[in-house]
Amino acid sequence: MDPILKRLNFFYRSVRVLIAAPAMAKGKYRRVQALRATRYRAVLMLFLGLTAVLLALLILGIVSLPVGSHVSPPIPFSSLTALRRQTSEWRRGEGLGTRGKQWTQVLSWEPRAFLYHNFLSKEECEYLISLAKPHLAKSTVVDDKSGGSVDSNVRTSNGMFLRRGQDRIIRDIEKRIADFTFIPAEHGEGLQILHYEFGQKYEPHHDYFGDPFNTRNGGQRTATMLMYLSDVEEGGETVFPYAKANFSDVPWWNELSECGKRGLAVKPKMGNAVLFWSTKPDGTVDPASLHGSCPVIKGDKWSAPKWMRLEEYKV
Ligand SMILES: O=C(O)CCC(=O)C(=O)O
Repeated sequence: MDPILKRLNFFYRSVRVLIAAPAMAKGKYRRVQALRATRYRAVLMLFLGLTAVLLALLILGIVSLPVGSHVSPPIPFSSLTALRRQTSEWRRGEGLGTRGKQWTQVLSWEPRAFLYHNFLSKEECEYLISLAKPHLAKSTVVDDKSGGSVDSNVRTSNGMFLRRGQDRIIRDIEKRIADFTFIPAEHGEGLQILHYEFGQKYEPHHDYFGDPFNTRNGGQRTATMLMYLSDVEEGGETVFPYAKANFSDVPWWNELSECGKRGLAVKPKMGNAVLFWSTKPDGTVDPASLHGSCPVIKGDKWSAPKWMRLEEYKV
């Protein structure tokens, strides 16, 4: 071919490519845009679909949002360490075994006395008894003159004290007591475990002190959580002779011993607990809190009183 024609031909082809290139690029760009739009539409449709399903489940009540409907322990937001420590305590605070159905019964307002059903599990009751058994000794009473512990026929059971916070299970139980009484665990004395055999009893008495010595640490006793670690076939009731209540109104009236019928009586049942207050809401002692343990007539009785003070009790 003629060199001039050859050059013209090359020039012509180059111009054509230059003219066609933007159009080709435009077409490709449109295709990419269209593909992207399709993808966005698909993601949007998926999102709307999932939202609709979630809304439907919420409306039907099949799922619920985690808005706290139960009371959680207070979180000291002062430090992350404290928060972490508390979180791990909640996990630990489950106690031992499984507790039966729990409910509360108001026994009396004078004195303030409440019955917590299934406060402890069977396993917890058995555990407390097993800790106490090797260390039981004759129970004593407080001498009002000296403030010391003395032997007395008024109280004939055997017993022993556990250390506050002694182990994980004790700590869990003590935390539960604090939750149910609204009294910090640090106000509590160590748990006492008591064993009553045939004929053994504790004559009616007050848990608050009449001497100036025993209130130096922690102040006056304000409340008692009395836990029953066993059933008792006959007798062994905890009786409140000064309670302002119709004693015979209790559903278990016909099952009570003569002693039990002398007041507002609670029949021991494994796992149940009676919370009663030795002080009135104004902080003064409540004489109506007089109570005693009736003699055991058949079987034996295990109980565990936890005494709580008005102030911190140092152990
Ligand atoms: O065991 C009971 O029922 C009562 C115990 C009691 O009153 C006490 O230890 O102060």
